[in-house]
Amino acid sequence: MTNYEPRPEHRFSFGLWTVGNVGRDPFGEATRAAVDPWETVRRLGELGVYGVSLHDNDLVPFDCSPEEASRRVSRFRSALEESGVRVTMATTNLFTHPIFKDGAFTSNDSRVRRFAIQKSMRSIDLAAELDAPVYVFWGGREGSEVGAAKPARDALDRYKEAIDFLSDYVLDQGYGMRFAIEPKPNEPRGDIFLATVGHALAFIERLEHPEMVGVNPEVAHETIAGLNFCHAVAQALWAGKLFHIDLNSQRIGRFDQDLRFGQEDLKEAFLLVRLLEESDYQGVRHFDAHALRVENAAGVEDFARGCMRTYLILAEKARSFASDPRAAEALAAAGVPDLGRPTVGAYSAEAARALSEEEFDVDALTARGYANERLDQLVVEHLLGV
Ligand SMILES: [Mn+2]
Repeated sequence: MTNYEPRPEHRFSFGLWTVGNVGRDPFGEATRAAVDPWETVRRLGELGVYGVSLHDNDLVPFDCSPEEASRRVSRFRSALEESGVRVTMATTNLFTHPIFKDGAFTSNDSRVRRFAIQKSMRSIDLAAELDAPVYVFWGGREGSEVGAAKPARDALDRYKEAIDFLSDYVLDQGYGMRFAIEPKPNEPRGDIFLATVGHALAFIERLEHPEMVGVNPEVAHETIAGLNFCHAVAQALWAGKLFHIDLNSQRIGRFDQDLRFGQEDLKEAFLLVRLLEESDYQGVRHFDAHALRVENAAGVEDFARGCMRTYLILAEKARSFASDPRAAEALAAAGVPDLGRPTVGAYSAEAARALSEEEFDVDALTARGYANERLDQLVVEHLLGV
């Protein structure tokens, strides 16, 4: 690969809301014109994108009549067929409408909770109609600013109840989709339930159909929490739960920036691409990011191309790193291959006896270095092309 041109086989996808982002922020109005979903799909197809994702209301506005809704869906389907782009993920907007101001599945009003589940059922029907293989739950309003108003254990019961009900709904309808929970620690709520990938993985184990539910980690969301995103993704892979991924970029200690992939964190982006490319992850490389507010339509295209181009460059960097003998040597000096080997193996009385009799040269083991400086410098120089 030399030109880094995205092609469908690279399995890149974008949300309608990402390339369709109009540049609105809490302090300022839109800086770009809205683009129709079918027009977005056509442009994504031209860019070599494999898939598109959507919230129900990205395609069918909240107050849409049934006739208008079916007209919009069929127009969208035509654009998918003409462009070759497929729907790779769908989700419910349970955060924009003010009815969800106190939460959706965890609102303190059971009527709002029932409405949220009904809205999700309809959105899941739409996702099934569009053949979306993954359905994401991002609970942006599932949280609180006032701790006394929202007992977390009750809220988690209601959250589980909703996901369990919808899992059975999917099974009952014979839909083949899987669910993926997207964690975020805060924004828009002061504190959001299922704050990190770790919270979500633990929650999934308590569900009635844990096999149907995985995670959708997002670079920005774990970074807002000050956490190591590669560790989060690695643990999701380790648990067999990486069903989808949201790629973007983020500076720590800021509002949710959703920057172009690789914009702020090249080395972490490299390590992430390396992790994904060397794993058995089969899902799409999905960008949940948007162009900077200062950009116009041409800038949006630069943004989308940039996300994919950076990914492809880093994937090539990962391959060349893997085949570089100096890298192999530096990894060995750091003890990396050793970590891949078992420590004591399975327990047996014999193994325990052998271990209890083993002698260690504590001084020598304490004195050894792990050559991390050398390895990291090599990574930096590899990225810099030196
Ligand atoms: Mn996201």
